This record gives sequence, C-alpha cells and structure tokens, in this order.
Amino acid sequence: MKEILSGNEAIARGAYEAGVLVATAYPGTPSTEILENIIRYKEIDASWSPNEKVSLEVAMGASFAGARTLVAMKHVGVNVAADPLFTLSYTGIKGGLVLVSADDPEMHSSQNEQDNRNYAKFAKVPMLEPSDSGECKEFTRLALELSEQYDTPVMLRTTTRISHSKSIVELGERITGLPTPTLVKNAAKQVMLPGNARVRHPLVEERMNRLAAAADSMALNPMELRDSKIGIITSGVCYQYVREVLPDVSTLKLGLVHPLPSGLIREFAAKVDRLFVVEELDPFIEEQVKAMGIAVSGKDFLPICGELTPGMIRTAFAGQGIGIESSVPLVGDEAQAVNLPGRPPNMCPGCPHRGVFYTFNRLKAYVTGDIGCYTLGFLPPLSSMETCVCMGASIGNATGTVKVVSEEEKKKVVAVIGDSTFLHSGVTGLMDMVYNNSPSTVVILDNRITAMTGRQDNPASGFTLMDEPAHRIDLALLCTALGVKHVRVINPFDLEETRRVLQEEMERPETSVIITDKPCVLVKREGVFKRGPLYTVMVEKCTGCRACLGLGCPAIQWRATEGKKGVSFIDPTLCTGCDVCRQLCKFDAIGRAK
Ligand SMILES: Cc1ncc(C[n+]2csc(CCOP(=O)(O)OP(=O)(O)O)c2C)c(N)n1
Repeated sequence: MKEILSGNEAIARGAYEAGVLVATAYPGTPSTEILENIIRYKEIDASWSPNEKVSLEVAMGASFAGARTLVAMKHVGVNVAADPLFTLSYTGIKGGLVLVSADDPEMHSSQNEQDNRNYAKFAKVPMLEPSDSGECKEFTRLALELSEQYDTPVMLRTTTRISHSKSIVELGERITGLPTPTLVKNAAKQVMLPGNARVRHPLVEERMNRLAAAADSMALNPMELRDSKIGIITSGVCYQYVREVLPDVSTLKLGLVHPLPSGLIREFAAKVDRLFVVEELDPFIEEQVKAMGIAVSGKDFLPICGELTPGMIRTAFAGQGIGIESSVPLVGDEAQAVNLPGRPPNMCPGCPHRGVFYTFNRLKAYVTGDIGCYTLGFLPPLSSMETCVCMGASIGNATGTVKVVSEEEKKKVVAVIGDSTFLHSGVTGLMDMVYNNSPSTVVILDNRITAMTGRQDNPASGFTLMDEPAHRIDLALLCTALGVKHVRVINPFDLEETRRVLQEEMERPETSVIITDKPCVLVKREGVFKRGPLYTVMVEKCTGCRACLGLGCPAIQWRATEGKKGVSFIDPTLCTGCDVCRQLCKFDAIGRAK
C-alpha cells in the first residue's frame, strides 16, 4: 500500500511499524503533527508532556525498561531537553530511542534558526536526516535499530520543508516479536554519578568511532555518480533542490549526518574535479570536510542564514564559473511568487488576550513577554511587549528588570505568559520571584489550551493527548502554593475590571499574579467557548473616532460613508460577541444586533 504523507505523518507511521510502545512530546512547530498522528495507532502510549525535558525523561524511563520509544520536539525544544540528552548519551538505552528534532530554517514559526546538527556532535549521538516522507518513515525505523545496535539515543533531524511537505510512502506492517519491557536493574549503566560516568565516557567515544567506521558502507549515504566535473555533498531537503536544479552533477547524499562517512567523502572527492557542500544554516558538513584536508566550497557563496531554495542554489552556482546557467525557468512556488497583499498576523476576533493588551497599552506598561498567541500583542495597534526571548523568560525578565530600575518604573513592569508556557517553564521563574521577594506582577493568560501551536491540551486544560479527561491543574492554587499572597482571577472581557486589578497589583510592592479566565475561541471541546450575542455599529451614533479600531480586532472594519469621514463596521461573520469593543465606545454606538 502506498500513501501520500507529510514527513510528520510518515515519522508517526515509522514509529508504529518499528514497534514503538511509548511516544512523548511537547508541541512545537514544525514537529507537532508527529504525536497528533501517532494517536491513531492504539498500540502506542502517546502523551504530551509539560515540556521537552520531561518528554525525554519519560521516553528514557520506558527505554530503560526495554521499550522502543520516540520523543519529538521543535529545534529549541532540544535546548530544554539538552540536560537529560547529554547524559543519556553516556547511559545509552535498552529499547531503541529516537529523538526527533524538527528544525525551522527561515524561522517560519520560531524565535531562532539554530542548526541542531550541532547537538548530535556536541552530545556525541548519531543523527539521521531524511530527504522526503518515504525516508522519514524508513529512517525512523533505522534510527531505532541503530539505537539498539550501538546502545545510543539517535537523533532524527527534519526541517520545516521535510516535516510539512508530502510525498509517497510505502506502508508496511508493524514489527512483532520485540522483547516485552520489564524492570532491569543496571545501576552501573544508568546511575551517572562520577565513578560510573567515567567508565561510560570512553565507551561513548568508542561507540562513535565504530559508527564512523560503519558509516562508509551504510546504504544511508548513497554516492550517485553523474558528470565528474562537479560533486556536491548534501543532505535533507537540499538534496531535492540540488537534483531539481543541477540534475547532471554527481552527489553524495548523506542520510547519516553525524558521524560523517569520512572514507566515502574522500572517495567522492577524488572522483570529481570540484567539490561543493550544499547545506542549510551552519557549515556543519563543510567544516568537517575541510578539517579532513579536502578542498571544498559552500558557505563562501551560499547563505548561512535562512532557507535555501532551488532558485537560490541555481543562481549561486551560476556565479561559480563552472558552466552552470541560471537561465533555466523556475518551477513551482518560486515561479509563482507574486506580490500578494500583506496580511499581518493578528489575534482572532474574540481572543481573550486582546483586552489585556489593550489595557497594557493604555497603562503604558513595560511588558516582559513570552511565547504564545499573546506575543502578537507586540504588534500595532496593541504594541505592548518589550521582551520575548524563549518560553518562560517573561517572568525572570521582569524579576531582573525591577531589580535595577527606579521605584516609579518598577510599577510599570509586568510579565505576561500563557497557561501552557507557564507550566512549561514559568513556574520556576515565579518560584524565584517569591523566594527573592520581587515586587513584580505576572499575568497568566489562561485560555485553557496551547493555542499557538494548534490547540493542544496541557496539564491545565483537563484532557490528555488521547482526549481522556485528566486532572486540571488549578493555576490559582498552584501560585498560592508557591507562596504568592496576591492571586486574582479576572474576566479579561471586562475592561474596567482588567484595568483596575492590573493597576492595583502593579502598584503593590509584592509579588502578585493575575489569572485571566476565558477560553480561546478555537478551543476544540464543545461548550468551553460560548459565542456571545452579535454586536453591530449604529451608524447614526458613530462619530468615526476610530477608538474601537485601537483593539485591532479583525471583526471591526472601516467603511467610507457619504457625508461623514467614515464609520466602523462589525463583520457579523467574524464577531464572537466578546463585548470588549462596546465598552470602549464613548458614544454608545456599539450595541447588540437586533
Ligand atoms: C522550547 C519551546 N518549545 C515549544 C515551542 C513552541 N511554542 C510556542 S508558544 C507555545 C505555547 C503557547 O501556549 P500558551 O502559553 O498556552 O499560549 P497561547 O498560545 O494559548 O496563548 C509553544 C508550545 C517553543 N517556542 N519553544
């Protein structure tokens, strides 16, 4: 059976066919759909963790008992999971363990574009890099096999184009006959105190040497000889681009990007007149080839920042004086690139974050921000966010800022963070605020879901990934337990209440928390989000003052009118009846539609 699958769907399928029993993840684009697809395979216990470190620790525990496991995260998630990862490299595994790192060159939906191939080298673990969905499935299985063969976690690196593009995948059956997981006591291997870890480190080095030697004969690294004038070493989606725009050149396609097959690279280099590396982001392969004493070029004429594209590669090679023309017509997206009207990202109509950011704006607050839908509060017209670095950072940022600014300025500082982000890595920041007696205010925007990445459940939403009811963490109780004496829950659609409570808590010279309690409009469960009555603008009362446009609500638009400078108009197909615009119209021109 063949199916057209995305890279993420294919990885899920690969995990199923390879006999994976446990899969864990914290959502993050472009990795999220791996777990969302794994849940269709009932043989796999799949769960969202509160963060990536926990995901990897859960996967480790299952692997130590002998189960094949998969853990998935976006590239920056590996930073969070790095602590267990580096020592897992020493302990090794029992059941195969594959860690999927979904990188995001071009930062389509990320705060940086770090190249996680460096993690494989740094943590001394092998890394596979698929070039299409078929390989996503196959490499998932291979990663698990290599993991068990070499007693190591194996990283599988995708990029956004591989995760989200679709290609043909040949489906297979689920493997049977794997050993049943059971408790195995092996403290010398799994308790990494210095005496044991000192024994393990040389084994890690020896393992990587064995892998490097084996890499030369792995089918994962095919050498495809065509014209001998030019040879290109490449991997991942770049292999597809090279084949598309430079079909005649010879290629060495690396499926295993760490450790590199040095014998194969030497052999390939000797067979071609000029050698190039085509890779996105860092010169990861290129630097290692250079260190082998082989002449090679790549980042001297290809960009280090952002994604490559077929057109970009062809144009760059046309400038190399090697007889490659740049005049071949472009195909696909690049050919169709037309000037579409810009559509800036925006909070949805009825988003419970909007009124809070409107209030921040009016209070001229200095908002230390975080990552989630609410990061859009940075954009005009709300324009109320001064920092946004990584998940959880808002709280520590506020603590640090109030340590050094004047008493008056302290009252302007407020941290803002979503429910999922607070549980991911905000809790420890708040603990620090209380512990070190910081006079800061934290606003937790509890919309009952991890909205930004596509409405995933989290420990405060009351459901698991499998859609089973779960204990719903009471954020107010949690903050109280941490020692916050002033915890207030507000309705963010009530502008007067929001403003008053914010002002009071920002004035207070003690740690305080305000929790907003309205669900995301896109929350997937029936009955959680309730649509309000439809609102309309009474044209005869509208003075065209544009105050309502200051909310940046997509449902409120501007209409030219005869005799007047213009009026606001509420699109009935977008209005959710949140009531916020009505409250700020001084002329009572907004009311319920009849
Ligand atoms: C370390 C890390 N993991 C995952 C992500 C992807 N990500 C961005 S925001 C976010 C959570 C957003 O949920 P929440 O805080 O509840 O805010 P909401 O979008 O619902 O307003 C996630 C998972 C990331 N940026 N960094």
